[in-house]
Amino acid sequence: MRTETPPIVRLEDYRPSDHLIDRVDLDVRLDPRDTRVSATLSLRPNPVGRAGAPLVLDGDDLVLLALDLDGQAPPPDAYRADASGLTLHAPPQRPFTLRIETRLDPTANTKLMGLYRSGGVYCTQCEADGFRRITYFLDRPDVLSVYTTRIEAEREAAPILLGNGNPVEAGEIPGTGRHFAVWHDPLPKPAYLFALVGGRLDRVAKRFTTMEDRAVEIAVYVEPGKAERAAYALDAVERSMAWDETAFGRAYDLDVFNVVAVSDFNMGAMENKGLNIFNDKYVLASPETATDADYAAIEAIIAHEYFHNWSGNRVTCRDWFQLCLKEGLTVFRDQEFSSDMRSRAVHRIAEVRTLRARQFPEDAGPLAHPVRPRQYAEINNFYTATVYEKGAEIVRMLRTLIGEASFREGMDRYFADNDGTAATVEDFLKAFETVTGRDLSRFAEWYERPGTPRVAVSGRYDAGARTYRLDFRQTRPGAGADAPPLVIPVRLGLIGPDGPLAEATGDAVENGVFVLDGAEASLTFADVAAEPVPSLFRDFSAPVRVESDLDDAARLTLLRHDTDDFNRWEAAQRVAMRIMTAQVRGQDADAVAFVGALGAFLDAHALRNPAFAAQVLALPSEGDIADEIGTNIDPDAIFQARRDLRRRLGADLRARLTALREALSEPAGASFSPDAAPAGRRALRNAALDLIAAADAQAGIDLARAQIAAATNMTDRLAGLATLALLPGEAREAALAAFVERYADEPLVLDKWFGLQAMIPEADTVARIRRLQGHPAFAMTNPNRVRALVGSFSLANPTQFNRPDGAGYDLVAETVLALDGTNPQVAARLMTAFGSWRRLESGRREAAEKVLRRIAATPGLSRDVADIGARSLGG
Ligand code: B3K
Ligand code: ZN
Repeated sequence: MRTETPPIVRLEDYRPSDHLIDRVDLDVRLDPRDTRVSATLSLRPNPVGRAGAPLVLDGDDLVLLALDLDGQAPPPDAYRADASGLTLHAPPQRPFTLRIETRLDPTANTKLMGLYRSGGVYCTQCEADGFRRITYFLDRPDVLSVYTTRIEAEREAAPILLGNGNPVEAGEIPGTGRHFAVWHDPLPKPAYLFALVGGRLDRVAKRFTTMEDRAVEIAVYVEPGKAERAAYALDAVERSMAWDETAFGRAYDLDVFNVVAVSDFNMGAMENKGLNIFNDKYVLASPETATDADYAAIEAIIAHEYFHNWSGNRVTCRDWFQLCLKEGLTVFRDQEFSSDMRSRAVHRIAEVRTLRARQFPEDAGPLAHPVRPRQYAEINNFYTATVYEKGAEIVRMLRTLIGEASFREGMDRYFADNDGTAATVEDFLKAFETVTGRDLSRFAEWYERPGTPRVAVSGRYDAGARTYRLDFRQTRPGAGADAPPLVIPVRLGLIGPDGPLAEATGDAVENGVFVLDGAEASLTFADVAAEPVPSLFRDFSAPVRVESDLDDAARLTLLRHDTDDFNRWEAAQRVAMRIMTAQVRGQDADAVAFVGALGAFLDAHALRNPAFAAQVLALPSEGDIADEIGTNIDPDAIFQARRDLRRRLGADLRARLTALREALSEPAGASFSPDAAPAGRRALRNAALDLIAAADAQAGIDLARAQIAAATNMTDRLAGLATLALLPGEAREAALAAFVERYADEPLVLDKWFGLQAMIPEADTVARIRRLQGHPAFAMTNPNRVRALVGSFSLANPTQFNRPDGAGYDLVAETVLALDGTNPQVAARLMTAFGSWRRLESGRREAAEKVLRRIAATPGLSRDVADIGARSLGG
């Protein structure tokens, strides 16, 4: 535990390593409390490093047992070693070998970084800086080495031994009950991609032949007894491999691809070369235990980690400032995959919902940072929505600007030019400059500046001249007048009273895209017969906030007639937002036209496209409304406005919603499929249930109970329970009790049960959570449990987290502090829930600030939590 102020790492201070490590030979003897690691490193001076510099190897919590240099123990004054590093004062100026022996206690490793045990399975997590908890090393992404790993363990405890690369040898150690396996990874990689696994696991596997004719054995390893729940993940790996070949021309490069699911994991999953390690929440699925959303997340995360094999592993990052180079790009790639597997428009809506829910607030608060940060105290705090989601939007804008064909050509060029290297954002952009001949230096500004840009748009129709003119103005919060304007692709079209007008064309609009690259710009359309409605930022063509002067009637025209499904959804969201924010501000919140338009929309489209209709019916969240209002936020007023509009919709559309539920019900005996079409039908039925229940509690209770009783899958069962969770009373408590009894042995389902209760918007929820923290199934050592109970509360229960008396803040603060000693990464992540505190009304703002100051003043904080505390309060 540290108390000193953490040092700041700066991009401008980057310099190449003074030494390189070409080969790493590891011998790992696994033992629950006394694991021995012998690392043989083949080192040499880096030709572009400083000649004669000392060799400074990173370490974290290490115990050095033995050291030799070219086979000899160095004299004691030749080096210095402690838990956090090993320095050779005057290393040889030629290639040399270091053998380092360290001792680890995987059972005591509660940080879940480095080598640890999860439910008896040995596993590793090395990104960003966990490898230094295994052995002393140059633990930086621009040091690439070829690894050979020998793993040894007791056969009974760990019959499965997995490493990076290909298996080369395995055998028994006679008379010891121990066995070993040797793995070799021929492709040089940074230490953060190292992994090993040892344990008792079940396996499902299939063969895949790549377009280069390589036979690959794909396998998914899970807790014994759960093999059939791994089938969907296995299938997703196969589909990802095939898709990356067709969509990006990328083939897999080893003989095996292994995925291992473990139950204690700090995040979603990790792309270790040839050996992806996953939080089991993103692998295990059965109709009885997983919702449609779970299946979709498994598909997306399996794809994401697999796609890293090229965008991240084959081409890695020069330093951690370039994190978006692999994360933003890989999110873009997994988004495209999911869009191809499912409905493109519906997936785009989901992407934008996530961006607005997580990235916009982050970018508007004290934790805002550029997509490529320039400095950090703790890199693990920068795996953020900005790096990932806004990073993906930048890649998407690039494709919009240069067109699909050039984009694909540029990607090919990027992979070809940078394969086997540690690259930068500049290398990425250069590939596209090379293939298009365009100068992307102004576009690159997107990587550098925090804050969500605003684009104000107004339109004017001149009936005499038959022209329609659009005026654009961009501003960036916090950016000075001299800040260069961003290059913003605006995909757009014009809609007439009865449908789309001829698609916008002309000098300034190419393939439906207008490029706004000045602070202000205008665009005039000629020969427009009647006043049109502009459809702006189609498909959400840029991550900006659009301020347009369209009224409800114009927006409802878009809902009816736009050819861009994203903007039809957006139109309904904007009108709903206008109604709810008006109510919060005490203004006229007339909803008549909206309700009428939604009714007509449902009549025309609900049965043809239920997944899309479900999205249109789902109002902006309380968080979205808060983000829209921006200052002086009162979560209770927001909650009421949203509840009132849900009630209104449920009451006025009751007959239609009831008919839809009937029409969309599954025929008895139908077998479950997690595919997009049946999932879309379930989504619309359940969206209808939510609105009916909002308007008529008794009907809601009856429908939800009937749905739970008849449910043949977790999606419908959980939707029924979620409906009841919002309706206080006996029925709710009985249903919760029945649920926990039924799933007592299913940790991932219990997470849903914890999460639902944490999200109940009622005054006694804090007390309920405190009770649940004492539930035998709750464990502070399991990140999924903590996120389910306390994370759901802080992120998805705005009225209770932001209680005026501060009791919600206290609960989260206590959890952050209790967790900090054992798992600082998860503690710091939980603490980011305070990130929007400055935007609250004054009473809550003061309460939140007090709690933040209390956390920040606690002695002995981890660097992770201290960093979030300092940044949340600063700025
Ligand atoms: N690269 C990992 C995230 C590592 C987080 C380290 N704190 C998973 C992913 O984005 O694919
Ligand atoms: Zn990733």
